[in-house]
Amino acid sequence: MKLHWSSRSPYVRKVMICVYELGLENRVERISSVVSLSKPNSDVMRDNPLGRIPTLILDDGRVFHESVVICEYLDSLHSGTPLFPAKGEARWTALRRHALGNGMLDALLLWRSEMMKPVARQTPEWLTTFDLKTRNGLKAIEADADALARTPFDIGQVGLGTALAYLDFRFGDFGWRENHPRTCAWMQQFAQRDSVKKTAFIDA
Ligand SMILES: N[C@@H](CCC(=O)N[C@@H](CS)C(=O)NCC(=O)O)C(=O)O
Repeated sequence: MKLHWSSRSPYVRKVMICVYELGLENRVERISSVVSLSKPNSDVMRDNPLGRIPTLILDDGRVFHESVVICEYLDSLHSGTPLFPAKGEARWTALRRHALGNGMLDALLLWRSEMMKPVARQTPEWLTTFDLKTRNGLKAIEADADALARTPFDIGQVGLGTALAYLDFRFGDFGWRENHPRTCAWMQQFAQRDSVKKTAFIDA
């Protein structure tokens, strides 16, 4: 399998955390792919009409995009404990948590691109809203953090941990740890996993 990949993309990082958790690293060849809204990448577009990463190309030519779909496909190649619980409350909890983390990522990426515009072209209300969404997301994670720490590692944790790691990577002075001690403790646990260490963001 081939994966359009970048060390800066949080959506790619979720996929790569799953790759390592599932022991699939020798089956996924990474293709370093630079994407940007202002300069569509024709190589990625050849495989994915939307030109986004991550994009996974299977050996039989089928293509998957959308990180959560790729993660669940990879999980289906594995017979051990699944990262996507099969059914019941555990599945809904994992998917709810993943959705919160992924939604925070969506807001953080939009926030960052807004901030990178010249000040005169920024929309101040949007900046305020992205800040509010991030604070609200953190509040929700804090309320769930003790339960999160007791849950076996799954896609919910991948989503939340990647969002917090991206917050640290791109918004290093946000200063969330002091006011969110439970989330901070859980994040320390998350950061110790091999899969998380091996996929650290690099601004290459
Ligand atoms: N919802 C998608 C988001 C993927 C996404 O937006 N990736 C960014 C890179 S971090 C991208 O490809 N941006 C270029 C573009 O949207 O054209 C997913 O979860 O895979």
